[in-house]
Amino acid sequence: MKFFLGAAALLLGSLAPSSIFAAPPVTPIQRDLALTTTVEKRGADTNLLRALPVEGRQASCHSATNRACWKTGFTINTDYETSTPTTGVTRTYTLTLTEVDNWTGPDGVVKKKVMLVNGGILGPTILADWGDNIQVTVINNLRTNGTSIHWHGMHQKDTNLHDGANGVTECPIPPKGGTRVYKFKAQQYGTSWYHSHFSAQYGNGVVGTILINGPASLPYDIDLGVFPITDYYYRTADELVEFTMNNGPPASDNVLFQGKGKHPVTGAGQWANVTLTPGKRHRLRIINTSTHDHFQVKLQNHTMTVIASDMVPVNAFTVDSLFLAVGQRYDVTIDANKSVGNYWFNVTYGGAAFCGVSNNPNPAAIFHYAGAPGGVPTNRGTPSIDHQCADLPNLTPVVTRTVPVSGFTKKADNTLPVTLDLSGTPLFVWKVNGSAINVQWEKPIIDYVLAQNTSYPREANVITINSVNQWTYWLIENDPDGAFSLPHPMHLHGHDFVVLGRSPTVNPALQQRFVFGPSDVANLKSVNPVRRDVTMLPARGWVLIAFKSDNPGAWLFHCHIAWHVSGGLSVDYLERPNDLRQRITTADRNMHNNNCNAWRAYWPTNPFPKIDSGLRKKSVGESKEWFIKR
Ligand SMILES: *[C@@H]1O[C@H](CO)[C@@H](O)[C@H](O)[C@H]1NC(C)=O
Ligand SMILES: *[C@@H]1O[C@H](CO)[C@@H](O)[C@H](O)[C@H]1NC(C)=O
Ligand SMILES: *[C@@H]1O[C@H](CO)[C@@H](O)[C@H](O)[C@H]1NC(C)=O
Ligand SMILES: *[C@@H]1O[C@H](CO)[C@@H](O)[C@H](O)[C@H]1NC(C)=O
Ligand SMILES: *[C@@H]1O[C@H](CO)[C@@H](O)[C@H](O)[C@H]1NC(C)=O
Ligand SMILES: *[C@@H]1O[C@H](CO)[C@@H](O)[C@H](O)[C@H]1NC(C)=O
Ligand SMILES: *[C@@H]1O[C@H](CO)[C@@H](O)[C@H](O)[C@H]1NC(C)=O
Ligand SMILES: *[C@@H]1O[C@H](CO)[C@@H](O)[C@H](O)[C@H]1NC(C)=O
Ligand SMILES: *[C@@H]1O[C@H](CO)[C@@H](O)[C@H](O)[C@H]1NC(C)=O
Ligand SMILES: [Cu+2]
Repeated sequence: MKFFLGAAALLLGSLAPSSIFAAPPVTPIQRDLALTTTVEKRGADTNLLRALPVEGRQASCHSATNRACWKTGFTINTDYETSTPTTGVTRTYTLTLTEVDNWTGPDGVVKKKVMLVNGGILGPTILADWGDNIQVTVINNLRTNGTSIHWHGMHQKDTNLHDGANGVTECPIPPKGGTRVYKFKAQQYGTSWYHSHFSAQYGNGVVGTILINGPASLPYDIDLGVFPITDYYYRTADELVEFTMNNGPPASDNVLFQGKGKHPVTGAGQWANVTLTPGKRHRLRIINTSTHDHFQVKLQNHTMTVIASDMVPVNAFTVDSLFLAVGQRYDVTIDANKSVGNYWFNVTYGGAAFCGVSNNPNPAAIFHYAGAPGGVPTNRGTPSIDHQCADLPNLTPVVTRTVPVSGFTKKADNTLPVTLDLSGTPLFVWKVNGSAINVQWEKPIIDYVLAQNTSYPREANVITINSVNQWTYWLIENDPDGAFSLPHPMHLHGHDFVVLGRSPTVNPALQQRFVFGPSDVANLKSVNPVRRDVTMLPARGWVLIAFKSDNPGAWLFHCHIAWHVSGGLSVDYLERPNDLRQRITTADRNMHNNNCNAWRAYWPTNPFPKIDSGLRKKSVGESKEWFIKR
């Protein structure tokens, strides 16, 4: 049996509270009119939304008092997996990557090397309206590294070749001027980010944010835009990848908010400083763009009301603090209804340091009420509760799904054990179902699909899905006995998955173990389970997810801790390869082949070896064939 509730959701839409539709139509959004420039701001200055031209916004019913409405026929109750506006508007961006030595970071420490997007460690925000087309030209002016840019969370329906997963959907874009264009539709709306998928390159700075305007589940007055938070290291990502092959992950050196941060000892740098307007409700789009650290965030003296998790709108609910795993996003509203003043926005670490620690003991940003004096907050506030590296359990998506669960049985072909192999060199090799992924940059899985060659290398970790529009179930089992059975933030490309069940989240140090058994089936959640694109796999436990085979493509499913995906923690779902092949346009095929030819011509001349899964890198001194030889 399969259920797809698009029609039901549309029906619910017509039953939604009349207030959603009652507000007077307001044409373009006031805040957009208040800002006049469309110039892309560089780096961290993304606090304010840049204006969008208003074409495509005609007939908008979206306003401060009625965020649920978007435009005729499209509201918060519309299922964007089945119904998306067509605006005919294309938002174009150019991202130019450069490699810079001896770069002075935001907290005053000189880093040996960074890789910048348009000159910043945070690239420009890709801004669009729901239903727009997005077209991004990437120019790789790095010295030796290839690159591929992944648009995290974008479903890429019928545009799998634009997913930016090198070794899977494309060859890397060669350095020294290599260029390619990514084109996809904003089928969804909300908050996301983009990052390089070439080894751990994003840790060197190849990261930016994505903001797609659309309806929301709660009214608000002011959109503060994106608020990326990241761990920050003084060593390069390349050094850290090598280090983490044989050592535990290092503490981060600092934490940056919107690309800004203060050095905990020297005091160099700036506080990120967000201005709140007294009496107004603000929307803040928090994004965890870390390579390793999971954070807990808390705005002192204020609650936050969650309205979306990843790109899935949820029924609003209020929290004192939030835990975000790498890659996760929470859109929250904040009511500026406290005394006019300055308040800390603190990041702390929970889970007894099992999901990250920083050398900065007190990472923070400032939230400043307009009209308050300058300077730092006077009250330190209270710490967040310890979230133990666990996802919020009770998210209820606005557009619901019902997923049959009572018939689920654990079988070899739906179970993915995650293990750490400590038996060889390098010391840490992460395996899924017994195999560490190692992609072939020069022969991505798409080449096999185009050639109808099903002899995928074992280490490509391909899992073929041939069913059509069926729920597919995946039980991810963390090693119940492993000494380093850590929580992992698992991310799927091409889909939102539903989280049907999960073992309890416990401190890994307690050594409790949870193995999925038939008795767990009764506790699975069938009606409106959490739906998102990153979820935590608990230590020494399991998570059961499902997604529908409704999007032909080669889609990675991987841990978003850069050091772990580098070490092999990924599989590649190859969904309906024949349908995929038939849907690849001639233009995409030509673009793909041209880029691969350029990469294959370049790669033998690259002075550096591939030292990792390719989704990260491997040790200097090892041959290019390191993984294959193992
Ligand atoms: C970077 O700094 C190092 C150490 O101070 C120095 O040896 C090197 O020449 C510098 N490189 C550049 C490009 O300035
Ligand atoms: C990527 O560039 C970094 C920094 O220049 C270098 O250390 C690394 O070896 C390069 N990797 C590859 C595969 O080219
Ligand atoms: C970001 O994610 C990492 C890893 O999942 C985690 O350690 C860190 O605490 C998260 N940060 C926030 C702000 O939640
Ligand atoms: C301030 O806003 C919060 C969050 O919406 C709400 O719970 C609280 O009642 C408000 N307080 C006042 C004094 O309006
Ligand atoms: C934060 O920004 C506000 C408004 O621009 C300014 O008045 C205040 O001094 C800033 N605070 C700090 C600590 O820089
Ligand atoms: C903020 O909360 C702290 C306790 O965490 C309290 O001492 C302080 O008075 C509060 N400030 C305001 C402006 O409410
Ligand atoms: C919040 O961050 C500030 C600035 O680092 C710090 O002084 C304060 O102690 C922190 N508050 C908590 C509760 O951690
Ligand atoms: C895991 O590996 C086993 C043995 O090779 C295989 O039978 C099973 O289908 C694999 N599981 C998945 C989900 O691919
Ligand atoms: C299929 O792929 C394998 C592995 O890359 C390769 O050895 C083989 O020659 C390919 N087969 C054909 C018919 O191209
Ligand atoms: Cu991991």
